[in-house]
Amino acid sequence: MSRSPAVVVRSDACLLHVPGAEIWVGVRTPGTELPERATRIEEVLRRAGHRVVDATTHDDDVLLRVHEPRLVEHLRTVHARWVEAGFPVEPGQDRVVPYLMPTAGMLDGLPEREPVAVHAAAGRYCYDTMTLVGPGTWEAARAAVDATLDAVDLVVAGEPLVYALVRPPGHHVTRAAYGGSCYLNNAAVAAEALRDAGHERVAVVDIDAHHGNGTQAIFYDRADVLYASLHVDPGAGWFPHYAGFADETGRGEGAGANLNVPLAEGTGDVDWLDAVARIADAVSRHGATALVVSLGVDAAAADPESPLRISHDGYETAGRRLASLTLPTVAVQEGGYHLDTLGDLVAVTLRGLCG
Ligand code: SP5
Ligand code: ZN
Repeated sequence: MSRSPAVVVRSDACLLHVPGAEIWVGVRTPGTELPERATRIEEVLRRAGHRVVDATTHDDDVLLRVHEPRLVEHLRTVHARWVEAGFPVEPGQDRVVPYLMPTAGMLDGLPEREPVAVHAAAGRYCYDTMTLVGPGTWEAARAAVDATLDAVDLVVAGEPLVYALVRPPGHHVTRAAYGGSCYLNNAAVAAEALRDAGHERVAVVDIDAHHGNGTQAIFYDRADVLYASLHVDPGAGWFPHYAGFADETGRGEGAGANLNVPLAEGTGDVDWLDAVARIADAVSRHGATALVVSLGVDAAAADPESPLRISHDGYETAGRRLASLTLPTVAVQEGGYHLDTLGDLVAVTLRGLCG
């Protein structure tokens, strides 16, 4: 059974976020999560003959159940507040970047107040220094949510496979904190919207090279949404460092509904595809009736942001293994930073997902 071609949902507004830079160990380095990522992917998918549609707009209902309203409000307003406070002029920083994070160790049990100063508020919601907010960041992140919700609507209406070609990505965003080049959790929005549409059990399979700590956290206490991820081992020193370990299996009612498969640096197709098969089996056991794929292609050998070494064939085989679950599927773009290959990597993964 082939489900080709896939429907692709995209939005011009997703191009409005321009990271400008990442502050890495205090040093300003060029941003990697660039608008060109989306244009490159779209070019390849159009040539491959997929049906490409523009995103429409949706209200905040699902978004405000996935994230705390204070995070959404912060992201919507923080850049204007930053400009208003004069930071682009003095000291000359036009993007929102935190300088202080109110960690559990700092607060030591004190209440987490909402600070008056915008530069202090920045660290309450952003947990790293690499995820800057510029003038178009909110619009782009919100458009990615819209495109994702369109993908869900199309799947609910009977399309077997819909791909949300979105950026910025989302899987590192928790209920109330963003980071890792992500601002709003698109995959979590997709899973929640599929639940609303009547799918009582949903699985999120995350094949991005990095662990999706945000998606894991959002569903960690829930039995209805399985989160399963294969990723470079955080215990070997890789982002997100504090989550993604094999012993994180869910909590309370969510016990058993979280599966992490951390992989050694240098892992290639054979071991990576073994992990994909393990995860696909877990999705079957979970009894999911719909699937969300967090489709990052940064595990590819050529990608500069991860040490995994997956080939194009590996990605296609992974797609085919997930297609064999024969579940209605929403694929959501996550990472992937090697501009010359990421379009083809997404295309072959979708070809595999078509079955
Ligand atoms: C969605 C996604 O793939 N996010 C990945 C975030 C991981 N970023 C970790 C960056 C670690 C430092 N990289 C140095 C490059 C400096 N530009
Ligand atoms: Zn990644």
